[in-house]
Amino acid sequence: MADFINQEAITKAAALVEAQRYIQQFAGKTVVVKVGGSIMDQPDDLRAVINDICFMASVGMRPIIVHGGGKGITAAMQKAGLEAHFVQGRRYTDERTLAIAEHVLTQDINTEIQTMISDRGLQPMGLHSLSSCAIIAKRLFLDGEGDRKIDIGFVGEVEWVNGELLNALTLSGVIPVIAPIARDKAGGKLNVNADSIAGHVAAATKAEKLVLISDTHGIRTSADADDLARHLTKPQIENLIDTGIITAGMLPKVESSFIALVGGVKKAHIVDGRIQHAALLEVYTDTGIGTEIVL
Ligand code: X2W
Repeated sequence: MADFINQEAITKAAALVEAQRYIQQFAGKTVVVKVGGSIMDQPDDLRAVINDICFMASVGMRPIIVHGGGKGITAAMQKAGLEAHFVQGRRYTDERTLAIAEHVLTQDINTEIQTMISDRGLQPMGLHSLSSCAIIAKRLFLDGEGDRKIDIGFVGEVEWVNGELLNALTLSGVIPVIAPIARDKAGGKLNVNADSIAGHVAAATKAEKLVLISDTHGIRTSADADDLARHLTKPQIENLIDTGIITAGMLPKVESSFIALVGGVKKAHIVDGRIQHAALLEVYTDTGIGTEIVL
């Protein structure tokens, strides 16, 4: 008898049963998933994350994907003999940089993600500066010393998101795939930080969740690498920023989470895409894997 018992298969069946409660709870709910960081350069890792998102769609959630690709843009700039400069976490974007960023984000990465979704038998739709743009942005001027403003070129901040279009698409079973090149009101193109877009998209679509997948662990509450917080509130995070524990790399993710939460999203999650099935573990199991953030 014992020979016929396949423990691995039993564990898999148990995982499905554990997920059932969450599948039921989140059916019909919108989830905005931002995919970024080094997994963008690893086709197998990216495909694994997209497969997880396709699973969410197949069990009734309404995913919207926002992707980054900063590392790919920097590599393409180097090939073209340009050096990347970042000011307060934003890429200085002149005309040539904008053209390169648009190509890498909309042609290479967006198309690649759409193909991965089609391969799973689902229907993607790419949305960006070259195709049915759902994001209107305005030029971003950063704060300098005193009253001075810093001009970093064709960089935008989100002014408006076409939440109605995105909700109509997800309702009809389409998975929107948003690249972070937006249009301005005059039809010009602007390079926008992808985390920031994800936060605004989550708020505009009244999403249930924002999931930020990157190559960082969740948020730590001390300098100790093992001190990963499972659950944090906005005031607790503000305190971690004031005390210098949350620093540069994590700031855009935290800001994006705040935009979503203040806009009515219930929870934001920061998860590590290098861990297999991180997004599914965070959404569909009891313990989760990263840090969840609430107001
Ligand atoms: C970003 C857009 C891509 C992005 C950039 O040019 O790198 C600005 O900095 P990750 O992979 O999420 O960092 N835009 C204005 O945000 O990619």
